[in-house]
Amino acid sequence: MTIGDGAGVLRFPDGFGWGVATASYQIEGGVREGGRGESIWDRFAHTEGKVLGGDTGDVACDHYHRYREDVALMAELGVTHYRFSLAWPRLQPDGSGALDAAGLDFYSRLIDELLAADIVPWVTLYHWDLPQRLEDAGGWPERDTAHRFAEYAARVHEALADRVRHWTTLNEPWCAAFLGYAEGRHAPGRQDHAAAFRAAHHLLLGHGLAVRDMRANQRDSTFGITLNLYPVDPASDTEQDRDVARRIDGLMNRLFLDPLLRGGYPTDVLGDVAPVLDTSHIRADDEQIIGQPLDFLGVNYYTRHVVAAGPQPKVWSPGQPASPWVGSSDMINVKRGLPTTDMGWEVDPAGLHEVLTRLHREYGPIPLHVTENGAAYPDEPDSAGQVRDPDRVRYLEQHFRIAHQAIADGIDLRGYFVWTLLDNFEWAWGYTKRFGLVHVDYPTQRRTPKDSARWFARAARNNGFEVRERNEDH
Ligand code: IFM
Repeated sequence: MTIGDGAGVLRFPDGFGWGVATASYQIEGGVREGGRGESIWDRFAHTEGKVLGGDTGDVACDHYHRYREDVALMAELGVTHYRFSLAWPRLQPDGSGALDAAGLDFYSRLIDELLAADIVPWVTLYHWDLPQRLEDAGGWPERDTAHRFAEYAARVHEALADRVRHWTTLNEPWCAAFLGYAEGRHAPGRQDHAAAFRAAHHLLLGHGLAVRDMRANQRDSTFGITLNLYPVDPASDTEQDRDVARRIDGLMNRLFLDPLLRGGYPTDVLGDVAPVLDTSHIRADDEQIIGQPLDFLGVNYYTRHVVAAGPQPKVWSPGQPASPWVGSSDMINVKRGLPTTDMGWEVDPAGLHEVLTRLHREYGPIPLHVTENGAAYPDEPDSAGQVRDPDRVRYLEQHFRIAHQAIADGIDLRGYFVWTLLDNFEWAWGYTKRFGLVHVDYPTQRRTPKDSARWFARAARNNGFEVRERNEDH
């Protein structure tokens, strides 16, 4: 295995995955094609005031009709792995029963196209587009949704595992539970802390049941989950700041990592919530089901949180809209004056090293893949039609350098998916945030690779890249 290749060149191990990631509702469009049912994001985006500018995913990047062009684009960019999600309501319009033939046919054609282009398909079963019918029945706060998810997963796996080897159950269950059911910033837009905790548990339970059932029909598959993880640091060494950091780390990281990889929920987090939330929905065998052995862990990394105790005491209870995490009234999310992306997120590549190191030390050994990393910047074509995005090129260089360093440190990091292939629907932000390696002009659907796409293509083809400056960022 070669890591370095002379001065200034960082070479990755043979077989390292140079990937891009997308998600169904963010790119597909075609919401009424085939037998697709309504998802919670269709309902939410069509509710006035929920998404900036009234944007919806109705058309998005029209990938449903342009998938061949998009796969050809990936091939041009030297992409070796493509992480995409399946729209549950496209496959099970009502969230249960036989798979819809047209929906299955779409994903089948996409997979064939990828394989023909020598791109490894990396499937995510759930990236937030729950069938609305299941939300009408109570959504993720209800235990039955976990069983519905496992049934969906098993049916899809049965249908596609002959050509898809890598299966991710959930994308960022923290967001699905807390942004969707407590903060209400994401679909289904509820503001109920008790519901959010139940949702988090049933997402995890659905994951465990799905892995168990899919593995029973193994066929050479690998199974994992993708989490959004952050270093959470106290702003000072005071007891109050350290306690806030412990609590936020507990809610954002350990609430998911511990049951998945250590066999049970963190007792301090359960201790935090028990006085205000009923935890009787967690049944005796659930943690054992959630802790199914995993073949890989997907890490989505964007930034770090530095937190301090705020002026208000910690008070949060069912039905109260204030957030019990970053942004709650009893804590302050401290900004350090680092450069930020268009999302306002501080650029902190070293945080990626900390996350990977922590996983390796505290939760390993487990193969890791960065399943998302990337940055939004307000890119537009110049007068020559070129999209210059030096900030994103620099961002990618910095983060890929960290990945390289992590591998050199002995961390089992096997691949890296850039978020994202195309500018797309950025949830409550609509189309105002551009994360793509490829610019999309939405009225014409014209795709224009940005400079960052060319940077990525060179790096993927060379399985490494030359660093322009050394030692300045970490
Ligand atoms: O666009 C999202 C993606 O759907 C999930 N992870 C974070 C990305 C950027 O916000």
